[in-house]
Amino acid sequence: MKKTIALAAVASMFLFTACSKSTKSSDTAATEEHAHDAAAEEATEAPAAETDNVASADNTVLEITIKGGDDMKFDQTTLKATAGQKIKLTLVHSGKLPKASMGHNFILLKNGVNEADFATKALAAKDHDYIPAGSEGDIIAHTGLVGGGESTTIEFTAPARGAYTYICSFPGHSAMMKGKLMVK
Ligand SMILES: [Cu+2]
Repeated sequence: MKKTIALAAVASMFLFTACSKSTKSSDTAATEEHAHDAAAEEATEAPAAETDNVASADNTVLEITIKGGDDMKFDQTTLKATAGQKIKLTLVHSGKLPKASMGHNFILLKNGVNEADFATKALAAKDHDYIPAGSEGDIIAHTGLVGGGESTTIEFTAPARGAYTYICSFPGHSAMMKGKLMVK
């Protein structure tokens, strides 16, 4: 009985060794097949734990909180992200005025969309949180409208590298309430 266990243990050790060896050699082979740059990167990152590599990649969620107050201003006029990164954005209305008189939203516009034209169209969209009907093609991401003390959270993926304008489309706000999302 003891012999059987011992043999099993030895066998599994052999298996394990064999496995890890074959994994290593296939990894090495794969690395060698890659371009020199990729091989160099893998080599430098190799000593770090695998979890560190994962954490340093852009699959971490970027959490952003942006506030808009009764002063009709966003507290941040520049936001930063990396292309393809998941973004969890929370819009906080830090004021006290109600949605009807001082509502705020956050609308991230696609490049080439004129923010003034968009805001003009938004005037007619009171019943839709000032998101004009049929404007989906102009928007990367947007929140709903919030009033004093409220907040709302959206999730979206950072677009390709570039600078993107965000505005609040509540009537009269976009001239004051706007900023840029810088994607690198
Ligand atoms: Cu606003």
